[in-house]
Amino acid sequence: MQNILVTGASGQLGAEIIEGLLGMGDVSLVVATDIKEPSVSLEAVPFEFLDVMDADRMTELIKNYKITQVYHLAALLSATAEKNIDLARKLNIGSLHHVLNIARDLNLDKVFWPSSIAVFGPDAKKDGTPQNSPCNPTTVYGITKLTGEQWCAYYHRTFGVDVRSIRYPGLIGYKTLPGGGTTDYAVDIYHKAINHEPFTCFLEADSHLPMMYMSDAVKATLDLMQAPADKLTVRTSYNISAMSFSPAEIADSIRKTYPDFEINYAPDYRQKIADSWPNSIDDHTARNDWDWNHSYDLDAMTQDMILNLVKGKV
Ligand code: AKB
Repeated sequence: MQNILVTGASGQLGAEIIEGLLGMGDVSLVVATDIKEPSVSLEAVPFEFLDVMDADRMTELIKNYKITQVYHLAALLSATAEKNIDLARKLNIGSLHHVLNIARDLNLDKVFWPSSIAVFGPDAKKDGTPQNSPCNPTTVYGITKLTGEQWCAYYHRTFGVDVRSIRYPGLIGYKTLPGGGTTDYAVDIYHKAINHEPFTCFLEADSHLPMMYMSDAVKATLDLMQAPADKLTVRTSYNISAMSFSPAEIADSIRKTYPDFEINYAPDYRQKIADSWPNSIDDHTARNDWDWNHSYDLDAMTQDMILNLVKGKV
């Protein structure tokens, strides 16, 4: 049975991963940690304040709760990282070092650490970016994620730490709002649509990015963590993919339910970040190694987002 500690539990992915973990047969305890209180209720899960840059406190919690696995989700996302270089480096890389050192020293079973499609830069293949495309990111966030991937591979190779990772695309869910990412518009747009308000997008109409519905992202994460270690050929981070769309295309999908929905465009500094990333991702290595498969395309996601957001309003 596993005792799992989740960092960044109050973020966009945290509550969703915790819910997924609680549904697993071999999980006896999940401990949620963050520097801020969770925005959604994390029923029956202990919550502890943890600044992930504090290695001593992290060690203490891991020892006290007899933790066997860590899902280290705390991070600054791309837009915020660009404005806070030092904090991004300390938080995104420094805290990963603490987790990897603790995993090695306390012999933890497994660690999960999220990477991102942001590891790719302008010289990667734009469409269907392969697993091993050149990774020369031009963003602060991308640099931290690429560095982190290399540290994960090093700790696995050198110390046998079983750390696993996914390069998430933009994640879209209805339970929590994202914060500080370049793909956040694709969540915000649904909130405007259900309130019958126009949406002003900070990216251009035809800016395509890889995206994924939250339930697919949770499934991918739990499936990767359950996969037999000897099936995993990638110890940096796996490409995974579900859909790719532009702001104009998501607006069209929303208009199938709200025909009068209006979108305007006011691109800002985040356009440059988006321009440096792939349009779409090739993920056949993940599909071959651990049978990864997605369920939601753009229209299926739009229907589910609208249904749940409207339900939450009444
Ligand atoms: C961001 O926009 O920063 C993130 C990501 C793609 O990793 N959603």
